[in-house]
Amino acid sequence: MAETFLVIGAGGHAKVVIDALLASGCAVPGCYDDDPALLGSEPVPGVPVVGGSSSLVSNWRKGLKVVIAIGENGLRRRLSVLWDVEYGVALAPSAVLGRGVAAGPGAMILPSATVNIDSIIGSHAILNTSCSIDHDCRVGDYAHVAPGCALGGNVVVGEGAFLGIGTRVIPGIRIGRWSIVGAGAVVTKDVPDNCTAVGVPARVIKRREEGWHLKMNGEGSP
Ligand code: JB2
Repeated sequence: MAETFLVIGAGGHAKVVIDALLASGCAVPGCYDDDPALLGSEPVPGVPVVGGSSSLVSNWRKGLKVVIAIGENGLRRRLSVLWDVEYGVALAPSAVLGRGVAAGPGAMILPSATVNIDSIIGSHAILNTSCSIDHDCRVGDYAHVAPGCALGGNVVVGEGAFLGIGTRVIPGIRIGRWSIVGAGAVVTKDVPDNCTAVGVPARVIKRREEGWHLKMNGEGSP
């Protein structure tokens, strides 16, 4: 049975997620954005912004699914723990999932993403357009694999990590928690937690303190 989704966010990422949900036959009666200037606008025709986060909570009832369609990983994490609602998986109909693939609540698997056998996708993770995830990978909660990325088998993407557009990762590599890999990088060695790595082959150019993503979202120390 087709599900009904309440979508948080009304920006570019929300448009893509709403489009995928509608294409897969789900109903999207409205989306929720904290920018009051967006109230009543329709990021996707027929799907209005009906309120902010507070109205989401009052409009949610058991049986409805929620997805946080905001690209920034730390913000998605912060919002995901605020509300006692049921998160659903937004799955584009053109995505290809192998046997044994599982995705946690709030995950977004977007057009033409391919996930091969026995890979596990975390809660609120984004597998963006046309990325490919080979067998036995682990993509952590709140991670974002941007459009056109390619991950070999047995790759681990840590919680909250961001792989920029077109990143390629050879098999068996671990990308650390809350690390960032610049667009087009080729990752041939493990990337530690809380780092930025760029280039071909990818090299670490920046190290951040543990919990940097919490401070960025006004949450103080970890
Ligand atoms: O706390 C919040 C909140 N903070 C920002 N609660 C709610 N309900 N909404 C919030 N927002 C809203 O998220 C902003 O008001 C804004 O409308 C939206 C973010 O939209 P934006 O277009 O700036 O970013 P995005 O996350 O939708 O898309 C980015 O990430 C994608 C993965 C862009 O970079 C896209 O190009 C990219 N594809």
